[in-house]
Amino acid sequence: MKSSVILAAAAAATFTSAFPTKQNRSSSHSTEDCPNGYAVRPEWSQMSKQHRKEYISALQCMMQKPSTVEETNVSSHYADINYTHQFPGQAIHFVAQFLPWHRHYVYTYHQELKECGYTGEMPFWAWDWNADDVFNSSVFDADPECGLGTNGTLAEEGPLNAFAVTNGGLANHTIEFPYNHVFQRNLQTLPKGAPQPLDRFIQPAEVEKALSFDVYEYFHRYVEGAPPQEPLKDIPGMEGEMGFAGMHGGIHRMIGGDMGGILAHIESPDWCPSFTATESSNDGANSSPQDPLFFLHHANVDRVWAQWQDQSLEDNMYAFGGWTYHNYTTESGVGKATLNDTMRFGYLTDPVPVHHAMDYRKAYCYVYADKDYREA
Ligand SMILES: [Cu+2]
Repeated sequence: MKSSVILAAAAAATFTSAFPTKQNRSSSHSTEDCPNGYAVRPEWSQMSKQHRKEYISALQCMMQKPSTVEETNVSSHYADINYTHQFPGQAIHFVAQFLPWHRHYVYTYHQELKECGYTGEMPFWAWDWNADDVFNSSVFDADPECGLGTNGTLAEEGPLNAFAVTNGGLANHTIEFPYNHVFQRNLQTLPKGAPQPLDRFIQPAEVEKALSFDVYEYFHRYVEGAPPQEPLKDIPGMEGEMGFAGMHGGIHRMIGGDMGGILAHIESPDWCPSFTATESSNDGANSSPQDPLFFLHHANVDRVWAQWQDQSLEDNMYAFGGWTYHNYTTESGVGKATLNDTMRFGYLTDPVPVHHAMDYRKAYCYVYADKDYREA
């Protein structure tokens, strides 16, 4: 894998003493850092029609903006944003910084939407609120002006066009990363290779279970899930469980298509360094931000993490631990993740240390809506 050199370099990054100390870890519950107060991130169903419309227009705007990344063969800024997620590969998945990395990435994506005229807050998709009938969630909307599209349509045209999404604001959109193909979804609760129905992972009881862990590493692994071919590790009482997709991985695979890494078996183009193409790998899922549901899904993962953090501002807000990249463990402890580790976002935005992303209110000035919230 070509990216191993980059990953090794990332692993060798600073391992200085833990920061911040417990004394300065308290969460900001004043609006000192946020002169305009806290923004409320809504569930997609709670958004005003105007905001949903603007959201779709902003996606189309990002698709029309030219790429600023010379190293790739893509033309749009929308593809640049995906490249940011593709490039670090296993340095940001199945590792300690999975949660803070994706928090900062979703935040950055919201800034990009705003540059394209979106005036609302970053929405989330609460699959746990829709667990009884998840594929009827409001995010699956065929409306051409304000919908994110429904399931794809099966066509016998090979993997590049097999489950094209033919309605909603991005209908038949050609995604150019890492290869030109039509934007796809293949909704199912029991996809090929899954040992059990995946909708178990989005039940409110699963969220409750995740929130019951008192160690960051256990909470994180339970939420992210393990790769399909690997046993779950390091959660007391659950070691060795196979096929534990978790609420993060379970939703990716239930949505399928671009979200599920349908391109995993197609060979990588030369210019795309971390796109490893093997049938058994789920690395193809690294191109999943092509489906805008990615960001709504990850905002919900972030909401669950925020809930976990809020359970104990003292103990959980800056709780962090684990390893710096996938399956990298050593006796000496080299590769142990710390709050000082750097998170990299390629050409999209500046690197930030992990600790920057921990206290979401303080760093980003948002909170999540509860079930009764509605935008005006
Ligand atoms: Cu990811």
